[in-house]
Amino acid sequence: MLPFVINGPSRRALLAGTFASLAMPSAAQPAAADSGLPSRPNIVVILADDLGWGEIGSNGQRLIRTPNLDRMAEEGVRFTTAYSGAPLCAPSRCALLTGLHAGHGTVRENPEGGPQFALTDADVTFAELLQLSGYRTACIGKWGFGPELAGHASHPNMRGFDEFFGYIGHRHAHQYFPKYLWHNGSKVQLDGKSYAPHLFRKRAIEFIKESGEDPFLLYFPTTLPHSPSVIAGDEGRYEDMPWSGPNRRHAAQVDRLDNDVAALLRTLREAGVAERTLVLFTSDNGPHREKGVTPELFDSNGPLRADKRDVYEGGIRVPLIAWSPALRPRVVKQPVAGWDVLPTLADLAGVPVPANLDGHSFRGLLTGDGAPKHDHLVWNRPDKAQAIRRGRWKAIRFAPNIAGAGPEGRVELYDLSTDPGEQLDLAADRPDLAAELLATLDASIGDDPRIPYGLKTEITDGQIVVTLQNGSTVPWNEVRLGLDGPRRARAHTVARVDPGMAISVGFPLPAARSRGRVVARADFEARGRSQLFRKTHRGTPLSADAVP
Ligand SMILES: [Ca+2]
Repeated sequence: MLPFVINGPSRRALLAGTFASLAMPSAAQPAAADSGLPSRPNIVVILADDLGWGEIGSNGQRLIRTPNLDRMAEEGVRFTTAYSGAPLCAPSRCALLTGLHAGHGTVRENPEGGPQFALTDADVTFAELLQLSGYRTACIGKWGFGPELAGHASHPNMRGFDEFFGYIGHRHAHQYFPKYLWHNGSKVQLDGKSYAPHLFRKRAIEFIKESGEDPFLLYFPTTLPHSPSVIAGDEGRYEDMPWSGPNRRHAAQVDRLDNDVAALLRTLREAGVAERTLVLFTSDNGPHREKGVTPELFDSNGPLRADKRDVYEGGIRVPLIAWSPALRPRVVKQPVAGWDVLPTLADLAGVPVPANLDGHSFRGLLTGDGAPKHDHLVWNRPDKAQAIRRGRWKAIRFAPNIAGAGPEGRVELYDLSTDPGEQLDLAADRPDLAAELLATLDASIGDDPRIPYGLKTEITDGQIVVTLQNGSTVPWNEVRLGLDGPRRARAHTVARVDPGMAISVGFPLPAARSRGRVVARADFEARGRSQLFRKTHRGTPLSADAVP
C-alpha cells in the first residue's frame, strides 16, 4: 500500500488569519552560548495553590517560616513582579499550561456550581511540547479541569503527560484525605487516612529517581496551602501561637509546602541531576481568606491590595523563583506572567514555539541576557472585573453591579510605580489614559482559533495515518514521517511543511500478531535545529483485523 500525502493548510489555519502579521518574538532562537543552563534541562514546575506573594520569607513574610524557599530564592532567580494568569485556580492553570492569557485561553473562569471547565484537543500544553520532543512527563497533584473521565480530551494523559497522579477536578482537591485519587486512567481507592500531599511528594521523589537518559518534566501542582486548613499530624512550630486554629494550620500548611520543596531539591541532588535541572516555583493566585484564615494576620499579600479572586495586585502577583545550580543568583524586576511559562519551557527544550501565543520566553532573564518586555498584560474575569497593565499604569474595569460598582460598572486607574498598593485612583484625573488602556484590553480579548500543532495518529481505511501539523511560526524542513514500534514502517520524506500547514501519511497497519505500542515519529529541521517528535498512538486497537 502506498503512502498518501496531504500537504495543505489545516482548516483552523485558514480561519486564523495571516501569519505575516505576527509580531510575537519567537522563543525558538538558538541558545546563547553563555546561558548558564544546559541544553534541554530537566524541568520541575512547582505550583502552590493560593499562596500569597507575601507568604514566603524572601518576599518579606515574618510570621510563617519558609527557610527552604528562602534559600532557593537566595541561590536562584527571584522575580519580584511575576503575575499569575488569573486571580483564581482554573483560568490561572490554563494560562500556565497553554501560554495564553485569560482573554484568549480556553478556560477563563472557575465554575460556579456547574461542571468543571475542560481543556480541549486544540489546547497545546507545555507538557505536550516537551513530550513530543522526548521528555518524560508527569503531572502529580491537582489538575483542576474536568470531567473526571479517562480518555477525555481534558484528561492530563491526553494533554501531554505520560503519567498523572492526583485530583482531576478542583472540588475533589479540597479533600486532603481523599477516598480516591486518579492514577492515569484509573481511580485508585484509598482508605481516607492518607494525606494527599504526602502521597504526591512520595510519587514525585520516585519519578525523579527514575531519571534516565531522556530529560524529564515534573509538573507538581500541590494543593497546599488551599483551604480547608487541613494538615497531617500536629501544628509543629505554630502549635503555641496565639492565633485561631485555621490560621495556625494554614501556617503549618505553608511549612509543609516548604518542606516538600526541600525534599524535591534534595532528591534532585541525590539523584545527581540537579546540575541539569531547572526548578520553577510559583503560585496560581493570591492568598485566600477561606474557612477562618485571615490573610491580614500574616500580611499575606505584602504591600499589595486585596487577595484571591481580585484583579488588584494582591490577587494576581505571585512568588516566582527559578532555581538551578547552573544559574547565578539574581533579582528580576521585569514583569513576567504565567502565560510566559510555556514559551520559556519550549525555548529551553529547543522546541518550535506555537504561533499566536500571548507569552514570551523569559529564559534570558534567568541568565542575565535580557528578554522581550510585554507591551501589556491583561486579566479577564468577564463577569467580575478585567485589568490591564502597561508599563507603570494599570486600569481596572469592574462589571456592572460588582464590587460596589453601579449599573455602569466602574473604572479605576493606578500608577504602580508610585502606588503599588493601588490606593490612589487616578481614573477621574486621566480619563483619556484609562480609556486608551481599556481599548487595548478590549482588543486583547477574543476567540482566535488555535492552529493545530504536533503529531496525531488515527486509523482509517486500513491504514494508520500520521499527521504532522506545523502550528509554529517557522517552516519545518526535511520532514520525515514514519512509525516506530513492532514493525518500523518506511519513512516518508517531504521537503517542507510551512507554518499553518499539515502533512498526513498513511502506513499499513501492523499485523495483528505484532499488536502493541506503536509510536509515530517525525524528524525535521526547524530554524537550523534538528527535531525529533514522537507520539504514542492511543485509542483504536492497532490491528488490521480490528478495523471495521
Ligand atoms: Ca488557587
